[in-house]
Amino acid sequence: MGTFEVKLEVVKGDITQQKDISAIVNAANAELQIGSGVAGAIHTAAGEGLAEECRSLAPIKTGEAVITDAYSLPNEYIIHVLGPIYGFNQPEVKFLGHCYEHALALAEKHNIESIAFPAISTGAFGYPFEEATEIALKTVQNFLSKARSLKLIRFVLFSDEDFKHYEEKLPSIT
Ligand code: AR6
Repeated sequence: MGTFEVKLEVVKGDITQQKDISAIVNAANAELQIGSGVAGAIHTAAGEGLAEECRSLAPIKTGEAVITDAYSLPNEYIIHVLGPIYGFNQPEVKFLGHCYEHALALAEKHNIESIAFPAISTGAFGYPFEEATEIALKTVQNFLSKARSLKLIRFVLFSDEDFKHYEEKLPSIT
């Protein structure tokens, strides 16, 4: 039923620049502290308050999601997920699927209307991009019929190549 009410988008860009989105997703570390990649960009843009709030929520487990304020970012919330380290947190497919599932469930719990995802685990955590894309899209597809508050799900890709891959694959689920 909800399927037709949720808009799916793919954009090339920076997860910290999604001004029209209520919740952005952080590809976090277990300690929820500043790191490289997405986590580094989010913590730098959000400011010190984020690290402080995160201290009370950490550590999180692989596949888990927690929500915080977005501080100096233009969004309302940050949903932090811990993706699997490829070749280490097995089965990776299950853990990566959980990241998307739990982030979406948390968004619904907080009545959030729009969410933006980076490509979780595909940077420092080494998940092969095409496999990770398949899991991300499949998991979101399975969620669509359960959507209530969410009206927009955006995938934010950092490189031309990653963006093109998502653009090519997205129609398979819509
Ligand atoms: N906006 C959107 N996408 C980005 C950005 C950005 N600003 N920066 C990188 N990407 P990663 P992971 C892409 O490494 O693999 C951190 O140190 C990037 O090209 O951020 O889940 C944490 O502290 C890649 O496709 O996340 C953890 O320890 C994707 O985002 C660990 O790395 C994810 O790359 C998490 O590793």
